[in-house]
Amino acid sequence: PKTVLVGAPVQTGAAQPGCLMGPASLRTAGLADVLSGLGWTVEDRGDVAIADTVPVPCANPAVRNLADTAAWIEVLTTAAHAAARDSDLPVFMGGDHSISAGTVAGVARHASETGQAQFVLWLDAHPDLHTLDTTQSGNLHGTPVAYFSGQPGFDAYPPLTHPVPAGNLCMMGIRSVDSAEHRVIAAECIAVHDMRAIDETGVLAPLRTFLDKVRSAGGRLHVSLDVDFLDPGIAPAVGTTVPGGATFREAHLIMETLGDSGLVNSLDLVELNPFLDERGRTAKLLCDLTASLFGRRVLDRMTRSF
Ligand code: DIR
Ligand code: MN
Ligand code: MN
Ligand code: MN
Repeated sequence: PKTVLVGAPVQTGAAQPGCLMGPASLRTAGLADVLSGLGWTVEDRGDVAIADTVPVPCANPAVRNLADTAAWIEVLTTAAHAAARDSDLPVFMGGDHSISAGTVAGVARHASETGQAQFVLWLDAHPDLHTLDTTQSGNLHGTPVAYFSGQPGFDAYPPLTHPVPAGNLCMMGIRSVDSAEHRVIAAECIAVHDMRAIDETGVLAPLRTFLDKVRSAGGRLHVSLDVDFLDPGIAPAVGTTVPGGATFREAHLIMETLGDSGLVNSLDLVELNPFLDERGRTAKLLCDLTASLFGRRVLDRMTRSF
């Protein structure tokens, strides 16, 4: 099998700088070697880039970096479409979560060409369901899900050719929801498994239900992993930590189960801010979680030393 790595050094959607170093940090942690060691052919396409932009007006004065973020979304849509076409499971290395407005739009375009439905698993403390009108922080990493699911109010983003229906989304790890986002969740049929639900059922039951849905639809599955999905105690390198996140065991169980399913077609690793890290531990954890998705299993590493 083949993977393509695409670097998205984007921080225009985040409140604090640092996410632009995310792709370099994941490369330094050895992501390509980890995946090739698991038998994958790895093609690293380097980092995408944007040309200079001119400011774009916005009715909401809180919105920051709109023109640059829209430009990143446009180039990432094209890059993600090509990466999905050219490989079995591309990895998009962010960059803040605004990149997923582009990566999901791009992979969904490819799914439309193969005649398959696109599904998205959103692993995040936040639902990222703001529009340009509702965001109060003005940080556009809070908007990708509203955009790629076809909510109105994104005239300044690239025209969306292939929206992902809200019914094809599953969210896990949610524990910080703004009131405007809550209204969207209530109005649309998005499967939201907040941390209380995960405490009650564990991660496997909702994940299996969603994977059964993807499988029976013959769909394609994109997984978007925000570092703040994880508990800050194991993954400190993110600007928006929220207490009470997924544990090391829960996160690996999700990734191994996704890998076993054979249903995952694309992956985002987003919001890694290496400036906030402790000796690269969060980048290394993301590499190990990606390895679990790509087929690494504990018994594979068993030695003859006992
Ligand atoms: C918050 C934070 N809902 C906002 N969003 C984050 O600024 O709109 N998403 N951090 O991952
Ligand atoms: Mn996010
Ligand atoms: Mn295509
Ligand atoms: Mn988040």
